[in-house]
Amino acid sequence: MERTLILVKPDAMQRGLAGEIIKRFEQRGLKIIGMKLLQISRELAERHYAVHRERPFFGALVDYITSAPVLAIALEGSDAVSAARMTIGATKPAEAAPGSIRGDYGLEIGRNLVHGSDSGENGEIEVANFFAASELRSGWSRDVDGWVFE
Ligand code: IDP
Ligand code: MG
Repeated sequence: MERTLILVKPDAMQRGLAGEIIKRFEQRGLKIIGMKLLQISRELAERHYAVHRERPFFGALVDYITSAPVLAIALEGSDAVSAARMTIGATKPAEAAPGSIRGDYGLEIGRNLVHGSDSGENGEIEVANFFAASELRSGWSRDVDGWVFE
């Protein structure tokens, strides 16, 4: 089992695409174990994107991700990281495959709609950056008597 952090970025929220994006992950079989609407602080944005700190686009990236509310979603599943990244599509929307979120809804790299973690290790770290353990519901598909709804 892996975890991945999904962010429905400000451009996707402003375009009313949250439901469409959630639907695609759900249909893939990835389980929602946490979800919240929040406006990301600069501190959290700089931590989340720390690996890009030296890149020329870093300032614009932090401005963009903090500009308006985002929907943060924690997903769990086998191979959740690579499955989610395939559903999201390539970083440059112009090169993203049709059928992926970026390939169907995006054109510019600076407005590419969705974030998804890039490794299982980073998925755990990023989910923990955005959610307290008490906000996550792992193994939710088992009910009180142990029945599984898959
Ligand atoms: P990813 O989101 O597909 O994992 P990363 O390379 O991790 O892509 O880059 C993080 C985010 O930084 C991208 O999703 C995009 O919003 C932004 N970004 C990456 N490269 C550029 C660029 O060359 N110009 C502007 N923004 C960029
Ligand atoms: Mg990345």
